Amino acid sequence: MRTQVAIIGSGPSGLLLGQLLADAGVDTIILERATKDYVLGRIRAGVLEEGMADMLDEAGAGARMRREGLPHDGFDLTFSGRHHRIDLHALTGKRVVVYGQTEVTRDLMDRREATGGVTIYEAQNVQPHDFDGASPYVTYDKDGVTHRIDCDFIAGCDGFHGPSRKAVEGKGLQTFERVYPFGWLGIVAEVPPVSHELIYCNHPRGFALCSMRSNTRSRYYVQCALDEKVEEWSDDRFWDEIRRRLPAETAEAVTTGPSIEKSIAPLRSFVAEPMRFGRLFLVGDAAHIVPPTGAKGLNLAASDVRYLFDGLRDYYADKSDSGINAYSERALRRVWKAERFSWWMTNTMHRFPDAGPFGQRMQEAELDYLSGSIAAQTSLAENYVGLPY
Ligand code: FAS
Ligand code: PHB
Repeated sequence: MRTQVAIIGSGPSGLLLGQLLADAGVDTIILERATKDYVLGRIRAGVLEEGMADMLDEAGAGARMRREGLPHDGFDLTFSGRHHRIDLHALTGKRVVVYGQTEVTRDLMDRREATGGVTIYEAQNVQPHDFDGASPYVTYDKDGVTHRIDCDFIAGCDGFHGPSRKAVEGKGLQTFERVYPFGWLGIVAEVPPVSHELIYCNHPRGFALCSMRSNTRSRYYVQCALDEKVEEWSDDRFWDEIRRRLPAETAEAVTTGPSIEKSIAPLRSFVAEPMRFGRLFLVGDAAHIVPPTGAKGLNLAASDVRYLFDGLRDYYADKSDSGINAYSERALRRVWKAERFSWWMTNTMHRFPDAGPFGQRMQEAELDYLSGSIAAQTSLAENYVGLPY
């Protein structure tokens, strides 16, 4: 088989890149390790920056998001028993759209199928080859046969644990990492959200987040220790804990119900540099991870795709390689600023075991300053809605 761009991974990065390229007349094949249902079964991000929402429109996959997504003009911070609303729209003129990553993935998969895009699911042992030269190729196993796909470029959209970054270890790859001493225990429940906007809570018992997927489906998180087991958290225990971390009037207003999904995710900050190795490009979680506190993970995948798509489109349309040559540097500049914001928001909102009384007071002073400073709120808001591409 042959294609112009072989894409490893059918998550948001791979699907969005594949659709933009297909619409620009560039042939792609997506190789996905899992089944379509498994990919759609993963519950992940929930907040889209305007840049991501606009790219879904550009890819012809934004109609349902515009219809069912919830535009949000702001969110609440709670700390020291206080509420403070960050008015994103008043401070930046922008807003975010609350729309689950599962739905983003579904819309992109539907669009790919409707436009005849090829995705090979359950492709095992996917490996990129010869990307240092002009004739890269990818191999994979399926139904007991090893297949080869020759291509011009390989897009490694295979997430944090995929083969693309592994394939460039020892080839000048440099990594930067911070692993946080806690995780997030999250649930999804078919109950109305406690508020029409998100609530980020700093509490002595730990961080909590009240989010949603729709006006009838809620998404909640509590900070938990890394050695916690999800099976030790009954629904009742979860609801009791999150209500203990909310201001009293908010806790009273929480509608509880049976969880339909419950899981614990570790938190890390991670960046791999550079994001290009010859004709192999690292995209999205394959290149970087942020703690979800700043809602940047999915949105960083979108800006990577923007830069790589623009470069590949120019390569095929104008035989210009300036865009692909600039990809890594351009992507990393935005990645590092989002890493900083996500790290700052995580440090400001979570309980750190080794913070001590001084560290606690620093958090309280940070939040007290933030609540009284338009300049500080504007800085938070412009990062949260997404810095320019
Ligand atoms: P993905 O990981 O989504 O997709 C990679 C794809 O590659 C997957 O389909 C995988 O099956 C496939 N793949 C992997 N190995 C392969 C192989 N060997 N061969 C072929 N295919 C392979 N972000 C937020 O903004 N907010 C959140 O609340 C949030 N919560 C998260 C919770 C969890 C548990 C995780 C893991 C991530 C969370 N994220 C969150 C970040 C997440 O949304 C990512 O940023 C987003 O999925 C990035 O998309 P991709 O780069 O496409 O990577
Ligand atoms: C979510 O709804 O899953 C969500 C929202 C905002 C975040 C993290 C997760 O910062």
